[in-house]
Amino acid sequence: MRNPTFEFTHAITRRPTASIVDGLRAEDIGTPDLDQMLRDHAHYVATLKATGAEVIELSGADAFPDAVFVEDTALCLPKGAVLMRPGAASRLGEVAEMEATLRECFSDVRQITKGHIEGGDILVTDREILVGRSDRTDAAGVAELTEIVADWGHSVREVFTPPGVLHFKTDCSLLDADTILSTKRLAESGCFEGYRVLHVAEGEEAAANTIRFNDTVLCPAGFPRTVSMLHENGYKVVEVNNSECAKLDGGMSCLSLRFNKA
Ligand code: CIR
Repeated sequence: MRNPTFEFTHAITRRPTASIVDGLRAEDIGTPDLDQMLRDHAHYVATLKATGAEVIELSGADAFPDAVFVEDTALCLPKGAVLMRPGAASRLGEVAEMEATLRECFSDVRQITKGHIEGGDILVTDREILVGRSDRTDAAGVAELTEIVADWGHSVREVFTPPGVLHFKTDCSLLDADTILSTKRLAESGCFEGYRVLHVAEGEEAAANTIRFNDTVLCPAGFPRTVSMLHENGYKVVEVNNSECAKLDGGMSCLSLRFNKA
């Protein structure tokens, strides 16, 4: 039996295109280099495939500069998928671009229609779905999601993304059924009480956005102390260069939708 929160048969990714240079960013720390991003993206996809999963690789959607960050468009759960409604106006159209693919993969596809919510603010664990309110995810979006997933047997707990942090999962990720990797600033809010929490190394906050995908933890490259800590705790880690996505506040989780097909 697979654990549906970190053991996956499938992932969906989308290739970055030239419009990536217009992607949203909180702070301008340089223009992303498309060629480097394409190389990193290929390594990311190859790493997912190496775990035995099938990766549905979508072609680029040049009209949407942030479309490579597919995680924000949907939430995939064992019983169905929920199309999100991004809080960033320029990203709203990405959802329709994803819909047909999700309808091929899931017989039950529902939709957030009133509030705003982005997939990057959602952490699914064995016992609950944590949703971080943020500049992109509002109370109405959380309430709507709560109602939709209750039907599939999931409970939602509303938590808060730290100020100045883009998404809840910018600062945390699931490592296994009981364990969460988190920055200290997020864990200190108390939102992970009852879980085993491993902290990223001081000064390596950007390492918190990893993904556990089957037997592998995909970690952004350049955070050696956090990688050593993960090795000491028995995790298999693959480091993927993330320099270009990082210029757009994106990381490992943003680049895929992950799910199980029986
Ligand atoms: C944005 O600001 O929406 C994109 N530049 C980055 C999205 C990152 N997505 C994620 O953390 N799930």
